[in-house]
Amino acid sequence: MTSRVDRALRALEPPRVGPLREGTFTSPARSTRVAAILGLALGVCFTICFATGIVSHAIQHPPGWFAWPPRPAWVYRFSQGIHVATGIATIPLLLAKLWTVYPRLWTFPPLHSVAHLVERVSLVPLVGGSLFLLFSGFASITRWQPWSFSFPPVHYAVAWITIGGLVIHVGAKLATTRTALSRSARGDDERSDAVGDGLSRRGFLGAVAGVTAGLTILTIGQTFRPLAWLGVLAPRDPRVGSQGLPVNTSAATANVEERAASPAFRLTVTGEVDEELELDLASLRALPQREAVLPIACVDGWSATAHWRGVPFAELLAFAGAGADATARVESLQDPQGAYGISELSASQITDLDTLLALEVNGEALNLDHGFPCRLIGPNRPGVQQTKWVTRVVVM
Ligand SMILES: Nc1nc2c(c(=O)[nH]1)N[C@H]1C(S)=C(S)[C@@H](COP(=O)(O)O)O[C@H]1N2
Ligand SMILES: [Mo]
Repeated sequence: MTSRVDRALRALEPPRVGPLREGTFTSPARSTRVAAILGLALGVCFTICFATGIVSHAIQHPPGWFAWPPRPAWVYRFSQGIHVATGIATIPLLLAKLWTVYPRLWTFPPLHSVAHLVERVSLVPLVGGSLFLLFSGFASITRWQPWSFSFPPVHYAVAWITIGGLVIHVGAKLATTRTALSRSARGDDERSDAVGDGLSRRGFLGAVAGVTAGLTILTIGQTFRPLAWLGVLAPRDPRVGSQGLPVNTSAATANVEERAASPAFRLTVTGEVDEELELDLASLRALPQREAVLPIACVDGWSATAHWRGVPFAELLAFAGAGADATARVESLQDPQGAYGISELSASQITDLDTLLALEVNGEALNLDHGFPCRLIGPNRPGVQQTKWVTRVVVM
């Protein structure tokens, strides 16, 4: 039955209009082999981007069984740097791939089998999802928000939909890709490159590789310090900012200037403690201090190492008489209901002595924009969890 329908469909004559006319698309760079090579590169970038995205999401919304360890301290910085870098690299790869395969939208008949239908339908979540992820991710790292929804949950949900489309697409295209990447297909491509004119397949792939590598090299410096000087296209230069660090939200933007600078400032330690504490800045400075060299690693993909000095949370909690396996919620003077005004510390993060209530950065008292009088800084935490202007610690 199906095969009869298939045969009937194949026998149809294409209407000779618009891009359905034969000979509309003539570029040799649109070969199946080029599409397969771009597909492979995209598949690798996309999978790495997806995996690192899942890690980032799990850290910020940990399921019950998941505990993100404080060590090694560089893992989050590395993983998020890779997430954003592979996302950026995917932009030219995806555009090139869409250009290469676009004429296939016009093959006739539009559908010739059930398998073909499934493959075509899976392109909707795959192409639509990829374009959405790249656009929203790109807009987000440049701090441009032309939408009203909350970015993380939507970006996360669409990632799953897209990866579903990708799995179906890879399954449907496996045989074609294998043939297209074989040695004989390579010979065919090289022969038609030799006789064809215009941009050759090799030239096109070279240009795409060049643009992708270039974009990566000109942006990776936002997290990879040795290349910071080359980061001309990066949204952030990790070397630029007061006290040697970029500032995401200033004290003015967070509307905390007055309260943070006020001599009436107190840090409260409350919850499951023997003794509630109310500490002014002088008392905080009188507690045992420790130095730690730790990065701020923003979800936006930039990161910067700094020298921090302050009170280890372990000391602070011990001073209040908290239990050895205590966890804590850290609240900011900024609206503690908002996404940035609150974060949690697991028992293992508190036990790590480098998890500090920092009072100083790079040898100076924190300035207002970096969280004066005190901020949370801990190893292996996303920047968004390094809460500034801390005023309350609730021990649990
Ligand atoms: N209270 C508060 N803390 C905050 C933020 C914020 O907006 N409000 N931004 C977070 C984010 S997203 C990052 S990347 C770091 C940036 O720290 P910095 O501005 O000191 O470089 O602070 C984090 N702490
Ligand atoms: Mo951030």
